[in-house]
Amino acid sequence: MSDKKLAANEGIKTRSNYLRGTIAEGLADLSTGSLSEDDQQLIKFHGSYQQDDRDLRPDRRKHRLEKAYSFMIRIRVPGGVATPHQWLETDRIAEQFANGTIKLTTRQAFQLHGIIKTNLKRTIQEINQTAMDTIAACGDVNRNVMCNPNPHLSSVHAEVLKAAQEISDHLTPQTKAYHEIWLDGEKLESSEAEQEPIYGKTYLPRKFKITIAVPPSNDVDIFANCLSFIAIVDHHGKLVGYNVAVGGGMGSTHGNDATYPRLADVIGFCTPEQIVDVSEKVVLVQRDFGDRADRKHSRFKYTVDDHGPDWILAKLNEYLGYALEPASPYVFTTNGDRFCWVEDEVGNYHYTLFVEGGRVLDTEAYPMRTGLREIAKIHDGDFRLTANQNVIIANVSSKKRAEIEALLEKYGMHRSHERSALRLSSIACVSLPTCGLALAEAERYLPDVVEKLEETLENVGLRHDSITIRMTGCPNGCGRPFISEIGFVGRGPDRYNVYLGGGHAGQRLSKLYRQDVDAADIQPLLSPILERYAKEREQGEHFGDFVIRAGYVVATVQGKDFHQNIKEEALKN
Ligand code: SRM
Ligand code: SF4
Repeated sequence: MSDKKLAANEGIKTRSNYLRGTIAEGLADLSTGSLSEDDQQLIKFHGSYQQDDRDLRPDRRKHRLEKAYSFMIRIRVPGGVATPHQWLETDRIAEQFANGTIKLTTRQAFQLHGIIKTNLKRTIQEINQTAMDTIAACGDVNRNVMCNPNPHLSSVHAEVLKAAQEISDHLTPQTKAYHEIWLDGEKLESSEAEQEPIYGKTYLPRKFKITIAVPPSNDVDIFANCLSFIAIVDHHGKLVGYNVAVGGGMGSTHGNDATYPRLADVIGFCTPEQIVDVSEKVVLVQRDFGDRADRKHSRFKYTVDDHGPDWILAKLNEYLGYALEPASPYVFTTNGDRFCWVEDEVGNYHYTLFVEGGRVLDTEAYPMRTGLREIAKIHDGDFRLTANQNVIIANVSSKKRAEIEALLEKYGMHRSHERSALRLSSIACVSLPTCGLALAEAERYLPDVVEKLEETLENVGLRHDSITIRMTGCPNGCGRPFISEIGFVGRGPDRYNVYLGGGHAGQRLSKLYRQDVDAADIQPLLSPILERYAKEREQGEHFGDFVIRAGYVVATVQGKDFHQNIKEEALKN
């Protein structure tokens, strides 16, 4: 046991009586739109963040008003599957209580922004009435479990989705606090009756993320997750088990070399029957050995690096009481989505719609939110949220396809796949104005950057070539920019670090190419590289591979050498 002083959040969790804190009292206090500092930490476990509109800060300050506080709610959608009814209700709730938009997140969840404190309880209640919930969407627990949302690709996907949902259920916190506070559930007489068998009183040292992928698609970016499973399918199309990968993560802090993005290591193989058990035991290893003193060092990736993947495997085998088998071969070819219509083996259709920045909203020119609502009203299949912030209108019967096609056309969505392959391969995190950690724009700015680069792409004939491009407003990496072929990471207003060389299938970290680039200089910086790529690329060579071969950056082998370029740059200047 370490004798280092525990992080403040550990005390908050311990004192919280299984995540109750004084949230209920804080909600009743009408003198402020905010909650107490401790409750702001605890409310994350319930799926909400206190935020304020950062665009309004200067004006509020000038008029000596408290910040324009509101809450973001994250709705868990295990495996990204939502029914038409759930879509319609999310849409209604977004209009009635939030800012009239729905954010599709990089972890296949819904986010609603701008909910004021007095509406928070009712909003969470109404979300629960749709058979969705928000517990453990955030906080130091296992988060929304992701899996490939590809209903068209065989029955293996159905099995994988079931596994994702089982893991999610198994690792959901058991505290009754959620029901008490939000759903007017009966209050427990004594906290001794409370049980949190997996997590214990202090939950995990930090957030924990799990995903499952079915090769060759890595659209859930398994290497960025704490724990991942790679489905292994035999030549009869039967799921035989999963490779187990541990220790991925993106978050880092500018100027702090002890923090870095890291790719997960594949450490073994388990059978389909073992997947929930393996998930639980990996969580227990992190619960028992993760760093609870320094929250910047408490993600599972640092536990894996501190002890080494072999030690983690040995500890996991000990917790399991049996040993993982050796990993099986697998190949990933892409981490992108496949757009437009596809037909599956049983004659159902699936339409993947590009949603720029994951933001479902209406504009005069493009009433996408209304269009999706109208589709949800008649759709008898489901919706699948992708980890690339898009949505699949899935399991459309041949009977309904014409009707849905007509609606796609009516609302201008039928040509979403005709955008440049660069745009279709883009991800932007939320960033400003709601994210309290943002240093620069992302969701509101990436479309402009792409537009400028599209001019170059058109000129050099790269319009249809997929290059993954991702922007985040800070180095926490919510849009996974450190594994894209082009990545922008906010440093300050209108300034970005530019990363190049990530693997096209999310299998390799990128490397810092230029630090602190003015937004206006992005196109002049990247256009010559794209032009050269168009001329000099080899057959089938992806942009991320080309920039390494051409010497723009050196491939990053693992997270620890991630800051090397920054140091080299600093020495040069
Ligand atoms: Fe994230 C914190 C948004 C996926 C790494 N993330 C935040 C917060 C809650 C800001 C905060 O703590 O105050 C952001 C809320 C912004 C807002 O206004 O809504 C936020 N993260 C998001 C979303 C919505 C981005 C998006 O545009 O889609 C994604 C929600 C996912 C979900 O449904 O659960 C989101 N965040 C990610 C991912 C990608 C992933 O999981 O595949 C990562 C990188 C992977 C990883 O975890 O390493 C990620 N978010 C972080 C971090 C860095 C953690 C770390 O290891 O240091 C933070 C900051 C923190 O936790 O202290 C953070
Ligand atoms: Fe906010 Fe940074 Fe995450 Fe973007 S990457 S949503 S700016 S925490």
